[in-house]
Amino acid sequence: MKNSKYLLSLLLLGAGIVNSNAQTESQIFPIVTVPIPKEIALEVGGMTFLPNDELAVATRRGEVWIITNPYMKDGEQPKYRLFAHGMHEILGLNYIKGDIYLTQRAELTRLRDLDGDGEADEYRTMYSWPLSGNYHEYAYGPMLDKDGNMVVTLNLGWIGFGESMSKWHGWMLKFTPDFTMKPFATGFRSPAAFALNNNGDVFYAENQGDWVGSGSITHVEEGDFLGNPAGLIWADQPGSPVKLRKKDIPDTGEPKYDVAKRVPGLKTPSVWIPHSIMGNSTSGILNYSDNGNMGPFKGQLFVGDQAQSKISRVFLEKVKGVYQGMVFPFREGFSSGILRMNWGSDGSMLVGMTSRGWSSTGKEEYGLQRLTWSGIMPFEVQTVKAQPDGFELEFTMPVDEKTARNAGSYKLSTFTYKYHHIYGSPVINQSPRNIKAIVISPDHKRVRLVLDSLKEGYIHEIRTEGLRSKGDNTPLLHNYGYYTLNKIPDGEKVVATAENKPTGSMQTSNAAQGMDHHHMGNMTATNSKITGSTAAGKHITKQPISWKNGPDKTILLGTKPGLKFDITNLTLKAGTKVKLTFANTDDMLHNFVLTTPGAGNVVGEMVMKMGLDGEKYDFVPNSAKVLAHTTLLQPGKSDTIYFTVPKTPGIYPFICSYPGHYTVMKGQIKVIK
Ligand SMILES: [Cu+2]
Repeated sequence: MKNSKYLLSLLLLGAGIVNSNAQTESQIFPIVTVPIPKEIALEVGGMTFLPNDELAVATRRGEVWIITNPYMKDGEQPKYRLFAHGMHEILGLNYIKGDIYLTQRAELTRLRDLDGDGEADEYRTMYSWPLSGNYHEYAYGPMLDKDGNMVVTLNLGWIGFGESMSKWHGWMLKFTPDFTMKPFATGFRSPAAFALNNNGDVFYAENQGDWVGSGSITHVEEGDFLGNPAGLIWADQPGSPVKLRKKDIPDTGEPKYDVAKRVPGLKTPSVWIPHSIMGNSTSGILNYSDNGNMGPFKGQLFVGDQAQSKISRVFLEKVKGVYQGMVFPFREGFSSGILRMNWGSDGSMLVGMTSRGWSSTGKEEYGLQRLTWSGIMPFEVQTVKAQPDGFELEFTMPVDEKTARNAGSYKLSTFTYKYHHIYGSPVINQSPRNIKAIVISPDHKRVRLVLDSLKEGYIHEIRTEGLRSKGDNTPLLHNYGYYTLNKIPDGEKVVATAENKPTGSMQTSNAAQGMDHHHMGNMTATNSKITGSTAAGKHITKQPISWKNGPDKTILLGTKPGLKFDITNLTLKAGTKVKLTFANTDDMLHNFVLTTPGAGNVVGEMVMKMGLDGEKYDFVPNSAKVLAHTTLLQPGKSDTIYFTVPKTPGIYPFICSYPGHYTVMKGQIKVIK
């Protein structure tokens, strides 16, 4: 009897049925939507609380709204009041020393309500910078640093690659209290957010792009060069603390960490945020200070993602003077693309969103939501600290000894990205790590994993799917994360003994895949058995020999700004032989994937689960729902494919399956008789 029960539970697990003890994000961290009046397009670019607990929100449309009672206390609706308007794409807003400051495209602005009627009547330019007119020259900030300076960052323009087309774009600038400007650091590409941690150190969030293999957060210090060389054209200007010049930056495709070893001044990320798994476009950063009430993670950072409408959690530690740490999933399912987060006076997190022009998995065009904590203790990996021979995981609750002792509960691998002028990077040099010993603390709250080796400079994927809590056997709310190991600490190593020898053996195959909907990465380096859909003949780049008279139809498909194909509706006869060229003229990576009727979203969702493997397969899942596809195209590149229109009439969706794009970047082929 006992055995059959055990077997049944195994079968249920295998079928992907969730453990009844399993916690959910929505149970522990409920999201409350703050209603927005229909006539207000609250495309959030900046947010700040005012001393009277009103929330000021700046929009990309150039308005500043003041919201009373965003908490909906006493069941009352929030009230919205227009405070200022007519400005140019505000992407940062902050209440500093008694005034409201914001960044427009071209300037740092101070707003004052001089006559006290609740509306700004003085818009003062505190500092302005040149613009070329390129659409990608965003400006963000200001934030007050620990010395009382205001910090602003300026985006690179985009002309098929990132370019600093006007002075100080690609830079972080500081402004003294009398608004004297001091260039502080460069190498930024799209620095949408920055914040101070508890020590007052500045961290900024970067987005994948040219010279940026994946999103990240990085500790910024004066004179740093963060990686994109475009801003270096201003490095010889008066006041620049940056010593590097464009010619000093090699374009070899080696890992950034390796290049930084011989190019002093090149700064590598404190924590990489693996692209398509942890997010696509790193946005807001919020320090979990005493103002927040979001579970047992004080001192850590929350990092928003615009495209995937979710928030990650980052634990940082300093080893040999350098920041490094772990990024964990935290909360997904927000209504639009996250750009800004602030702590409310009740410790909840106000989350401001927009998706216009930058698609997101949250379907709304904009939104304002409040993330709250129910008070239920999540079973999570609280921190991961590097050890001389591995990692020490600390948990929010005691772990079950048997599962913690079993090597099969874990999966570890290492990988990194290329540093080059090309947009993004595949995952490179991926290899598994093995566990030699496991030491469990007497209180069962810490588990030290001793590995066969560590790889300095690499991202260490740490999966803990088999772990359960002590007593009630609860699985972890999130069972994976990524530790960026910039430095291996010194100290005593654990000697392997019979006592700390792991039971079981590590997962080295994909047998467990599909058992857990959170299981997205695949770490086995030897995994070559997944047949890419290329093998299935869905990416045909030569005209089939049987097409004696050539294609019946030649289609040129392009892109439009804002994640769009330039053609979204095609009508074709069943059986038409098509030659299709897809040319990516946009500033992001795109592909073309034709699916079976009704399967556009399904295929898009499959891609989100491909994890680390996604890019290897051009984000095309190996599925019968995919009929034809191009490769994943760099900006400025094109691909020509040949396919035959299906015989069955119907509506056949086509999408860009790059993670997160499918919700807006889509079209359809109407197949007729
Ligand atoms: Cu796309």
